[in-house]
Amino acid sequence: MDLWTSPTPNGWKVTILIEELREAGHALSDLRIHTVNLAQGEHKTEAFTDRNPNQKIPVLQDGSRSVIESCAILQYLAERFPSPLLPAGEKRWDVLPWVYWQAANVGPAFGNKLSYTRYMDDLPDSAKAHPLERFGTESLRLTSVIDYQLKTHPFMCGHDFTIADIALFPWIRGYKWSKVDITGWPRVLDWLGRVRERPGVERGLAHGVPKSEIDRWSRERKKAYAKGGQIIAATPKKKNDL
Ligand SMILES: N[C@@H](CCC(=O)N[C@@H](CS)C(=O)NCC(=O)O)C(=O)O
Repeated sequence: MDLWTSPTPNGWKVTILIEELREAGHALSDLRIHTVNLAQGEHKTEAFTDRNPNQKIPVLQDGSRSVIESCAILQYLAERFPSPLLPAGEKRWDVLPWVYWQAANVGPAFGNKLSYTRYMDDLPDSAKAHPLERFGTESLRLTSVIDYQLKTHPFMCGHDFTIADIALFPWIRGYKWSKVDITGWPRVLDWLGRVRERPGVERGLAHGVPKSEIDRWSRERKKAYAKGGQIIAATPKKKNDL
């Protein structure tokens, strides 16, 4: 198997799952991980576009099967390598709707809030005010939904840590970078801590990141992230070169 990915929230979902599957006893010894440099446009090459016409990481190739979309990759790997991360049979419906919910709601809202907060430097403040308000408000509403789930159990879908927690964690943990103030939801902060302390999560987050900077970025890396984000964030000035 081959995985093309980058150290970004959607990329970390998959590297976290890989390390959690290893914790669950699956060696995944034939897996090769390739880091894609987004700032240099490696996801726009012909070879990458053949793998994913959507020109975004992550992409998984398993034999002749190519799987795009981080949450589809989570489901694919979790089904192929069974573990409590995705229960079997009827019980999987406790988890899968929340994985779809992350992909359809949390990723877009937090991702857009992040883009307008940090990356869209060539837009005037007046053009950013509405999207900042809209995606900021929606991100907070979504955080309150996570809080509701956590009222009755320690993880998103129950007492077990699952791929729904994996899908959500990389986006929610970046709340300071995206300036979504989730500190009014202590249960969500506790959940972040519970997820972060898992060894598989630690190793998954370390993919493409110096170990000393998993949670605390150096000024240089912050700058490099901001620059990379400006390059990939779609603004009206950037052409669509598909
Ligand atoms: N819905 C997609 C989103 C993937 C995505 O947005 N990937 C980002 C990195 S987190 C990317 O490749 N961006 C490059 C670009 O937009 O040019 C998924 O979940 O896989």
